[in-house]
Formats: sequence, structure tokens, C-alpha cells
Amino acid sequence: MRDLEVFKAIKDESNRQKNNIELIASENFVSSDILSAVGSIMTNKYAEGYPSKRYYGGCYCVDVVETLACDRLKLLFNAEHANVQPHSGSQANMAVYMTILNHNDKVLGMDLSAGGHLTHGHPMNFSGLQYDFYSYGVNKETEMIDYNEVMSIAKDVMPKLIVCGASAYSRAIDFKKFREIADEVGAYLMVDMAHIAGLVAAGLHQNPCEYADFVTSTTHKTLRGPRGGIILCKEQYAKQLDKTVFPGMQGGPLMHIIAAKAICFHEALDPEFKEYINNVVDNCKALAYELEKQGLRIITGGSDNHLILVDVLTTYNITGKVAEKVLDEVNITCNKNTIPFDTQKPFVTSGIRLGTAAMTTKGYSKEDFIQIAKWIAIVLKNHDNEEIKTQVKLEVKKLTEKYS
Ligand code: DSN
Repeated sequence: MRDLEVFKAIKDESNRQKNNIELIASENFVSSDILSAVGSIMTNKYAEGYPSKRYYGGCYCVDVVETLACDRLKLLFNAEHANVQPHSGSQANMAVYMTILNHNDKVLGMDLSAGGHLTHGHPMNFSGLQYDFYSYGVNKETEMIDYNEVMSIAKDVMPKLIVCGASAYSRAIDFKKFREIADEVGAYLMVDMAHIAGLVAAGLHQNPCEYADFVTSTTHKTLRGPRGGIILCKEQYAKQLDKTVFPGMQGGPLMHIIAAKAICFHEALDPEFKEYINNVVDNCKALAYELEKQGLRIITGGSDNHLILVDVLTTYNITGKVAEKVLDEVNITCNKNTIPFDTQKPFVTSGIRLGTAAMTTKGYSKEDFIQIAKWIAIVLKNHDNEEIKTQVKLEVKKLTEKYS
């Protein structure tokens, strides 16, 4: 019997994705080919092990997709070794830690409240529980990473591993400088490029594979693939890393997701992808510029990538939590986010995070993003005014219909 409740929720979510302006910086819309692979019969197959070294029979078809995925991924990022089996970005990070660290080893990562990720040492996450994490943040004036300060903290801590990469940082990260810092203190360097992987693939950001011992990422976000994780590393760590992922950490890989990852890398190798990422970045600059023109304070004063952080508390005296809710009321979806040196709790926050990857996939232009910035400003400024919100919601509907 068909599960009507679940299929109703899927239909409702499909309508939500059609009718809303999606500005969550970590989300995107996959191609129909990727969607077909995710929903394919590859999900039926067990394939513990690696291509041609499996613990199950009948793996000759899934071997083809996993080999294609690894080869394409290495080509995309000019990497020596690739593992496409991690189920998520968090598990990719966990696999690297388990490969090179022992319990309680010292690690230096970016503070979550300054833009880092949970798995970069948050005390409630496995990373902070298993390892002795220290953190660096951003400079109070510039709100950007201060590499001299990172060097100084690294020299004090003498970590075994330095983790860089972020979930809410709108500026380019200098991986070469991080390599210099890691070398100075004799640490491994891991880059979590989950947010900017698409920019790296398109050549719009320094390639961390040139500098880091390990590079992890998710395949959704700017890379525009299925939800999942990947790890790239130098050949010298390949054998140990593969062993950590399987049998160390995971059992059977998700072959339908690996098939979709292979398609994602194929799409990202196409010259059209570069054009897409160029548009993502241009659209983000246009969004930041117009929001600032409307009087909103943008963290760091702008963006080099696909996202911006907006300080709504200073500008309109509302919290990120309220801003997220009010924008949702007019069908603009974003997430509340802490800003550097935030005075509010993580579930409340002073800011919102906005990204341009998803709506650029739908074809939105700079002019559209300028219009969206105007709507955001007017709605936040008049967050109690039902008439204004109703009017903006109608205008949002016209725009989303134009692209559906
Ligand atoms: N870091 C989250 C985000 O950027 O939305 C995902 O793990």
C-alpha cells in the first residue's frame, strides 16, 4: 500500500521548493540526472569494500560507478587519491581524524561562532569530545581570519593537526598561509572545503589540494551534487585513509549516492559549470552591495564567495531568529546564524546567512538578486507590518513563477 502521508510531505516540499526563494547557503538544486541516480536501483546493492575488492558478489556494475566517481573527482581537483564513500561531510572529517589522530591529540580549528563547523571541535560534537581541540576566530575589526594570530595560537598550542575551512565565512581562505603555519609547528593540515568546493572546481578559489595533506568536502552545496561526503589526500595516506573509512568507520557504501556523485563530478568538469559558479559569485556581490545600500550591515563588508552574513540586530534591532521567521512568511528562506562576537545565544543569533548558489541554478540574474535585497530590507524593517509583508509575498510569487 502506498504511504500517502510520506508522499504528501514530498509533494508539499516540492511545492515549497518551487514557490520559495531559497537562500540557504548550503543548499542547491540538483540536475534531473543526479536525481534519477539518487532514486535508482543502485540503492538495492551492498558493496562493502572497494572496486574489485568487495565482500559481496555481483558488484561489477557498482564497481564501474565508484571507479568513475574516484577518477573524475581526482581530475576535478587535481588530487592524488580520492575516497567517495563517506556518507556525509561530518563522516569525511571523522575519517581523517581517525586516520592520523589518537584520543586527546591536540587539534586547532575555527570556532563555530566565528564561522567554523561543528566537527571542527565543538565541545558537544564527537570532534570536541574525542580530541583536545583549540580554536582560532576572526579579527574583531576586520571580521576576517588574522593569519598572524592563527600562527601565534598554533605556536602556543603545537597541535598535531590544523583544520581550516568554514560554514559561515564570506571571504577567500589563504590555504598557502595555513600550510606555512602547519609547517612551522609540524602539524598536518586538513581543509574542509564543503562550502566552496564548487568555487575551487571552477578555479575561482585557491585549490586546497595543492597545500593540504587531506581535503574533505560535501558534494551538495556549491558543487551541486547529492548529499554526501568525499575525501581527497596525498597518495602516502591513501591506504590508511581507505581502511579508516571501511572497515574502520562505515559498512556498506551508498551506491546510489556514489552514482550520483560520479554524475556531479562529470557536470562540474563541464565548462558550463564554470559559467554557473561565476554567476553565483557575481550574484552574491550584487546581493551584498544592494543590502548594504539599503542600510544593512554586512559582516566583513562584502563577500568573495557564494554567501554573506548579515547583522540584523545592529541594523534593525531584531534577532536572527525573528528575521528568519519573518522572511519565511514572505517565502524567502534563509537561516539565522551567529555573527563574529555574537551577544545572542546560538539558537537566537544576531545575524542571518544568505547564499546565491540555489537560485543561480534556477537562472536568477543580478537584477533579481538586487530586487531580493530590496524585499529583504523592506520586510525586516517593517517586520510587524502585515500589509507590506502581504505585498512582498505577492511580488515574490511573481518572480518564482517566472522561473518555474
Ligand atoms: N555547515 C552546515 C551548513 O553550512 O549549513 C551544514 O553542515
